[in-house]
Amino acid sequence: MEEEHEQQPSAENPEKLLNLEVKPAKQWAAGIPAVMAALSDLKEEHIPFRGMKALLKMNQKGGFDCPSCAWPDPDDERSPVGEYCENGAKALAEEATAKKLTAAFFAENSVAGLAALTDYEIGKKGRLTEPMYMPKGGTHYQPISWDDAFEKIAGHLNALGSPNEAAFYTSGRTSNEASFVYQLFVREFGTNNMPDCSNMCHETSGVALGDVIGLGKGSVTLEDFYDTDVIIIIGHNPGTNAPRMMSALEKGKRKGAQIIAINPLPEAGLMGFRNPQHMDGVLGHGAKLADLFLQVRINGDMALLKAIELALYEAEQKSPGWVFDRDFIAKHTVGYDEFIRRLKTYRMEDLAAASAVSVNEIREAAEMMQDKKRIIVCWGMGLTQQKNGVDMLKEIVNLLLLKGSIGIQGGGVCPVRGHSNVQGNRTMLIDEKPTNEQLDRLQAHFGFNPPRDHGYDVVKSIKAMHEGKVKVFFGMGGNFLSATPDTTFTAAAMRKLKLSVYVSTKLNRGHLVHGEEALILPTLSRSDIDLVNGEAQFISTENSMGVVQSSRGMLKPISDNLLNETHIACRMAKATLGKRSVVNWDLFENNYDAVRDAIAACIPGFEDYNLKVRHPGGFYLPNGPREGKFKSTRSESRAEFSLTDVPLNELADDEYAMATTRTHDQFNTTIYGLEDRYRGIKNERRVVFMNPVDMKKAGLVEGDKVDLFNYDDGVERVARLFVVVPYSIPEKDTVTYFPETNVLVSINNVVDESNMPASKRVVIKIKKHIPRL
Ligand SMILES: Nc1nc2c(c(=O)[nH]1)N[C@H]1C(S)=C(S)[C@@H](COP(=O)(O)OP(=O)(O)OC[C@H]3O[C@@H](n4cnc5c(=O)[nH]c(N)nc54)[C@H](O)[C@@H]3O)O[C@H]1N2
Ligand SMILES: Nc1nc2c(c(=O)[nH]1)N[C@H]1C(S)=C(S)[C@@H](COP(=O)(O)OP(=O)(O)OC[C@H]3O[C@@H](n4cnc5c(=O)[nH]c(N)nc54)[C@H](O)[C@@H]3O)O[C@H]1N2
Ligand code: SF4
Ligand SMILES: [Mo]
Repeated sequence: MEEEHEQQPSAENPEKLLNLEVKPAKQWAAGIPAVMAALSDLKEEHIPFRGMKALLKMNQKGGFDCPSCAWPDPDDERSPVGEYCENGAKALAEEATAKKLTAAFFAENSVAGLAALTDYEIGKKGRLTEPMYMPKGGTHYQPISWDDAFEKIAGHLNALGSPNEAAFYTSGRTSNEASFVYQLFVREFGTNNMPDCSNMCHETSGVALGDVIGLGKGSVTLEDFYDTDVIIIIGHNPGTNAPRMMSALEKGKRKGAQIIAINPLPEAGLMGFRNPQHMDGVLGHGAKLADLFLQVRINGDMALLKAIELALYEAEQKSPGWVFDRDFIAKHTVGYDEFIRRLKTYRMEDLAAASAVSVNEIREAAEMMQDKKRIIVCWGMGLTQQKNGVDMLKEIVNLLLLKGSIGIQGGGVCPVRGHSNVQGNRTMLIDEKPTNEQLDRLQAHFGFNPPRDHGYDVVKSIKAMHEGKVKVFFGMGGNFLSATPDTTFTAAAMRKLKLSVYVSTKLNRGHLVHGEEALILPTLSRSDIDLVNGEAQFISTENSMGVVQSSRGMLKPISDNLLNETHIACRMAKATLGKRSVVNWDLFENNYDAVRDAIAACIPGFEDYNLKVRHPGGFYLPNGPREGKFKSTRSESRAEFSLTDVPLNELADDEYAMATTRTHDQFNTTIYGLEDRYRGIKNERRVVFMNPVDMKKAGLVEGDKVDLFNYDDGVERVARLFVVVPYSIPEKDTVTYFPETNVLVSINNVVDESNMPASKRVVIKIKKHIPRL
């Protein structure tokens, strides 16, 4: 890769320090400060009443689904005072804002001027209200009619040498209905180039679980949390990223579960919880959450998991049949003997050293599990965004198989999904690697021949754009530029496009680093009333536990000139395919029931969709592993033990491992505010958490300004102007926030097999900041 990496402050990589304040990190999450933070966001967006009215409907049966994360709602009773959390309220405030972006705003503000702002400042400008167009060589977006916008897209798509010269991205908020028609258009157009946010998120989980238990989704339901013995939370920060999971953990604990948290950081949400919906939580007593916190080194999890398995094996040796579930292993698995043979080659001391967790703590974890049968393992990006992520998730399955703890009440796998409908997008065939069976069903129902070759995922799309093989980019939501790795490389790729298009609710940096021509198409958000032919419609989504339910927006949209995503996909299809199409787009365009009937015909589990989705609380999709039915690469009817290795992870004296995470005040690239309250950080995002011993060795003190470097593939990548913050973190590990440090993540630093960016372990060097000349 060439010198394009010479990084100057630029549209994609601004460098601006604010005014950092550091306070002690918190030992518990939520409580009164969470309630206050939620209310202050509504005020900031000028919507105290509109916002409160909407919050009361969020996550209620017959209401709308929280647009933020994919954590499920209770199946039974829902609290009338509120089924939302602080971050759900912030997400609502962000999209329900009364601030608008009109054509006059874009006439006054050039793209270069907007790009000089921080992501926080860009996001706070307000909601998009009309379609905007950037002509070739232009400096400002200008208004365009919807008809002309679709003509432009159609013109560009039809001028391509092959349909594979376009890529169609999806972020995870798009409804099932919109996702289905969108992928239908893309496939009738003739490509499987459908990169999506899963390619940066839980693709790793899908690959691993698909291989070893036969379904790439979680197996547990919310009820399992209330009837279990041990809950392991590994590589996930629930207090920030799925806050209502905390209530489930609290309830599980009250019913007798023990919690083990595995993380390089003592995250507040793992350590304690004050439930703002209960009096004792508000008054500050609250629950201690983790019974055992294992402060693992970044990517030390494989060693740690194996060490726990080894300790369990030793206990099993002492009392055969007491620790392992021999019946389950014999009946439901393959590969046990090879697995044990490999496990015995490891030494406890080596594994402990590689994980940075002491032998005593490892034994304590094993003791908590040895006589227990019902174990739930929850995970997030701390594992999925690691080079050996697929193997680590297979190792989690190994552990659960030893205990016979998948497919039973209170036991199973729980990948905690990110975007509110990311799981539904995949179920609706937003997937660059559809199976032949899936495509056969589309073909049988619609009568066209969908393309069979696999398409580009996120990383492959960026490379293809860079090489000029992809010329048109279409984004159904999201912020492709900032969410993806290697920002400078990706920006260069985006600028080579003939046309870049985003369907968006809010302005983001992705709109500001664009192709030769560009379009921004404004759309409805989840909480907006979706009025079609005078009637308010509902859409549907699938949560992290495979429940599909309806969602009905209830706020008056900020502009009359927004189109819903289903309508946009259909209009694009009609403009592009014209008479070539065999699909009745007019039928789908304004009729979600008709879309759902087509889904019912094409996707297993959705039979009688229109009926079932109207059931309050929705319906569960079929889930083999949940019912104890397994499949794996080695067996049609059994789960499989996997053979994995412990990575070496060597670092030179001046190198550190860096994990990129979210603050408590952002949703991915949307920055709600500048406070990471639980970690004690205020008014700054450009921080690097370091172990005090490392700081001393490197001659750094708290508050020092530094530049961060990565040298993967022989290219120098720089993120300038960060402030050093001493933190409780294993030696040689560092943590920073994304998207700011995505400039440091090489496009080639990917997870084996899932090809996701491995943005939780980036090798960096830290040097004192040198001001530019
Ligand atoms: N408020 C809010 N909610 C969100 C989001 C948001 O941005 N804001 N994003 C949504 C999305 S799309 C997603 S995917 C989820 C993401 O939710 P998470 O998976 O929680 O994502 P991260 O913030 O990246 O944090 C990952 C955690 O992994 C830890 N970690 C880092 N490296 C390692 C490691 O090597 N081993 C272990 N064991 N842990 C490690 C970090 O310290 C951190 O606690 O949240 C969703 N919900
Ligand atoms: N370094 C690093 N990089 C990461 C991660 C990490 O942990 N570390 N996490 C990765 C993960 S897990 C994910 S999921 C990706 C996220 O990647 P994306 O999904 O691409 O990014 P978001 O920031 O969620 O997208 C925000 C934009 O979506 C638009 N939007 C919001 N709501 C709607 C809607 O209802 N409809 C439409 N059409 N648009 C809407 C708004 O314009 C907003 O600006 O980032 C990934 N990138
Ligand atoms: S836990 Fe997630 S889905 Fe539930 S209210 Fe909070 S942010 Fe929304
Ligand atoms: Mo995600």
